[in-house]
Amino acid sequence: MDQFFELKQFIDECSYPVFFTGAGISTDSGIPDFRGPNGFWKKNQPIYFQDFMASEEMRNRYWEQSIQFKSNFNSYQPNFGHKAIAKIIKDKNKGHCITQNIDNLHQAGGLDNDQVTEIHGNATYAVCLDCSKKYELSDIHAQFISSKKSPICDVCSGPIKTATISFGQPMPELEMQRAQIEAESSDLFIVAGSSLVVFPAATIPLYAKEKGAKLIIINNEPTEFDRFADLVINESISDTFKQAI
Ligand code: CNA
Repeated sequence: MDQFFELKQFIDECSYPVFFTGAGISTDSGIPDFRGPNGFWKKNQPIYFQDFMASEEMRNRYWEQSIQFKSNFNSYQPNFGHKAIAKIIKDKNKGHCITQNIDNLHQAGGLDNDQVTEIHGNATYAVCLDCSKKYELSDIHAQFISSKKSPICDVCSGPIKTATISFGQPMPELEMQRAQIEAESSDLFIVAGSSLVVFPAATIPLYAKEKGAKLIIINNEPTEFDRFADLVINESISDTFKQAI
């Protein structure tokens, strides 16, 4: 049977689809891989959470990097893959999207905030690490450019950081719990655009599989988890959804 037709059948027959997405779903929107040949981390050293917390110099370096790259997340548009996931969840009136991405494109593509669980945070805004007050990234950047001082919270004087989970930062507990619950509730679990090498995120599809969900992996290249999948499609995500919905 044609693999796209098989995917369409899985989607048509399921009642609680859960998607698990990675950087690969956003490449068609023009967002580069962090680790690829031209990736951000080839040119910049990642700043570990402990270093951010420990020194003003590192916090300043963090905000310089943020101004160079992360602010651009606001200028990207969702692609067919994001829109297809939103359409499937809306049509079923059930389901969820767990994402490792930090680009906000699932929400921009039509999902409500409550239909998306961001396990690595969101780079389109900033938060106070102590009291969780939200800040517009553009305001924080403007403040840093004029003062050259890393921003602190106007309520509690805590350090402000983009709302992403940095290397070395603990995973967000509530989001990880929600991801597990959603995975265990699903009868169809579709991984789209993740190499499944970043842990503990990569274990989430197994919660679904263990509870009896069908597991589909859509990715340009093979992954270590392909052996657990009921269907593996090694094609572009947008092209796959164009043929399957
Ligand atoms: P990854 O390790 O870069 O894997 C992405 C996978 O997607 C690779 O195996 C690619 O072959 C595949 N791929 C790329 N484009 C397509 C496409 N159009 N169709 C099908 N497959 C494709 O990314 P993961 O998400 O697995 O790694 C987790 C990291 C990457 C998370 O911490 C993310 O926050 C982080 N990240 C996020 C973004 C973003 O928010 N858009 C961008 C870059 C990195």
